[in-house]
Amino acid sequence: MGDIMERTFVMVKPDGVQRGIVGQVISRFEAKGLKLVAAKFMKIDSELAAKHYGEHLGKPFYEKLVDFITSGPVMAMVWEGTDSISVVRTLVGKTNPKEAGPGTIRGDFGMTTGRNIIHASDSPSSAEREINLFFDRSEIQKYTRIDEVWLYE
Ligand code: D4T
Repeated sequence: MGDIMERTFVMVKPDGVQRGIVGQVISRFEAKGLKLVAAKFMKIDSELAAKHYGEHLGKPFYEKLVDFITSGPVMAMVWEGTDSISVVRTLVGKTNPKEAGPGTIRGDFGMTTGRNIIHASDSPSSAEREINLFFDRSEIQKYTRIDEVWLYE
């Protein structure tokens, strides 16, 4: 890890919204020291779902995945921080909540892969692609968190 300032795309999926976990997810990222720079509470249409999950087209779970992600509102967000892509993936935990460690979001809140509460970008290229899919450049805020001098050396 090279302490590179990164942005990552995070989305609380319809199950997380329905189960009232949005606030706890945001709190965990805030407490960690990540900076919220964009947020949108929205319903994903089938066109956006197809773009977001394009890499899974043809897989056996694809149709169910698109049905699920379009089934209710999601909380789409962009979080910024050094190495935020891998830092967020660590906080989120393994794709299958049964294997995700305690203390991770999926480990603490989920039971099954098809209802794993949250999505987070897995690489710099997917972060850039996903942020651009969900947000205009003008919707991403630039500001300094007052505690940044204490979070970073
Ligand atoms: P996302 O993309 O939601 O953050 O999940 P991951 O990055 O951790 O995992 P993924 O891309 O492999 O899977 C995307 C999405 O598909 C669902 N899924 C996955 C499923 O329903 N059945 C499966 O067998 C797999 C592999 C869960 C997450």
